[in-house]
Amino acid sequence: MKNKFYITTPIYYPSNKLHIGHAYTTVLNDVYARFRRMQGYETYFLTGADEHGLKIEENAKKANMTPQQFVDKQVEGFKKLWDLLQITNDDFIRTSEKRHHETVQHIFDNMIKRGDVYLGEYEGYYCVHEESFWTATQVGEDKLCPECKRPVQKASEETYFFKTDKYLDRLLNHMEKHPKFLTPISRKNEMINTFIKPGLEDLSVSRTSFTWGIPVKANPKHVTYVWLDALTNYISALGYSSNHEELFQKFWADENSEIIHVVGADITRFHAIYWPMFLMSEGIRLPDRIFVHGLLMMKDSKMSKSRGNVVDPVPLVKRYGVDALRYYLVRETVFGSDGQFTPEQFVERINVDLANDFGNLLHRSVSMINKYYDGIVPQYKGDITPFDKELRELAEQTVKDYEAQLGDLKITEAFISVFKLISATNKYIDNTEPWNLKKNGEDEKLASVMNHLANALYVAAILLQPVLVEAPSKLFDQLGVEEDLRDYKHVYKFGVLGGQKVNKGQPLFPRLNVEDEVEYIKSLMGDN
Ligand code: ME8
Repeated sequence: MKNKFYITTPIYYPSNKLHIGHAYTTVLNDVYARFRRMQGYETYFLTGADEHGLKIEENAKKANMTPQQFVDKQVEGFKKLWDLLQITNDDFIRTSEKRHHETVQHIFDNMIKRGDVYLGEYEGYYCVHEESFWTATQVGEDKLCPECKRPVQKASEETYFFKTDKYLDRLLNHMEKHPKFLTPISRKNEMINTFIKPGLEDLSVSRTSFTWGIPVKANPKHVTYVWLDALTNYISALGYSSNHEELFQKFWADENSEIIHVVGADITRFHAIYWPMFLMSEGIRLPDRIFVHGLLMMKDSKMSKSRGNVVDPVPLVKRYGVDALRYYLVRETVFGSDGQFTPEQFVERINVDLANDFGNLLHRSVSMINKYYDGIVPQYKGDITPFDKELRELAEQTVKDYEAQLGDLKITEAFISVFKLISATNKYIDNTEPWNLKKNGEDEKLASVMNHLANALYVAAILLQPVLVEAPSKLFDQLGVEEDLRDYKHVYKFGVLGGQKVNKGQPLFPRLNVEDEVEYIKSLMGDN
């Protein structure tokens, strides 16, 4: 079992503002990082910005700025968004930083020395938007980028090529031997069938037609191809090849560290094929997992700024709170599958799961404990009513399922498990009918029901902490949970609550008016 965790998001292009799709990846990574830290593991969580390339150079020119000024401004916006979403990244790597340049130059030099790259002539087509080269067959007669369908530019220039055939067999072997290396499994099949089987060409890894990039030391008229540059962030941020390799040794070189790259389906090829080859060339071990998540769509097409169909996460957080958006992102779309953002489903998720099932359960429980026991949670005395055992066992099982699921990046499934416990706790009230127990003077049973309710809610709230960053502590305040009992280690033993003084508080999630809110969210959609 690994005992350290290194998890990364893609580093996003600062060419535009970030949208809900970027927030999706980053929030899900944050949930995983918070989960591992909560369990007590050393965890390093990285995100950042991919700042070089022709597209940035062009956008900066349009904005009348130098590329550095342009990316500095954009990155400010990134960081504000991550603060708003309470993202707990340990570092933020920018590819324009010196520390990153040095690592990239070191790697490129080594590739030249080892004979893994060679100087040649590139003839083909370049898509500025995707920062990708394509062959004549790939762009077809219309000369459109096969990925984004924009016109491509004919490119013919001197370039360094990376020898892919040198490492291909090793890569295929590695994929075969490590079934978790690239998941979901459908992504692995897609890589093999679409890119590897038809014949993988050598990859052009330098450019001479623009300057906003990292110069190749041995031949400075070349700048490093943005993808070789960008992928290297995962180790430059850990100090690889610098005088301070401590983080690299701890979170990468050490086999006890689990290295996880989370990426969207649009960039699988670079992470699953070329990045492992670059690492092999450098003699560094491969990541343990490349987890490919699906894309959030709108109006049946990929969300993108240029199509004018993006959702800005900022107003959603401002109006509904950070927990509502984080929960929606985690829960609505199964991590790994494609999803669709609709205002109706957004509002419904908050109303049904958060306001009704979760928030209202707390409200009912606190009211009953107030009414029947003067606000003091009765002591745990084992299972008394016929329904107690079932609820306790479910709570215990939920902890096990949750850990197994979250640990395996089945993030959505893990929170579905927690909400099953919440639904069962609501049902437990219906089954035990506390008001009748009171009426009939069955005090022992009533006390047990109040205790089981408080304890089931407590377990749910502990488990929800990686996704809900505000509500659990409000819940603990209302249930009177002491500070030391808020620690994750107490979740394994059912029945830790008893004797606390509950405090009536505000609803955790006020119910939303569906019509008004759908209209509001619709007004945010489109080109903003
Ligand atoms: O590709 N749904 O940066 P990028 C879900 N710089 N996720 C989405 C999404 C959507 N509609 N749109 C974007 C790059 N994403 C490179 C990465 S890494 C070494 C270099 C997320 O700004 C998703 O994770 O275009 C996707 O892979 C990433 O943002 C692409 O961000």
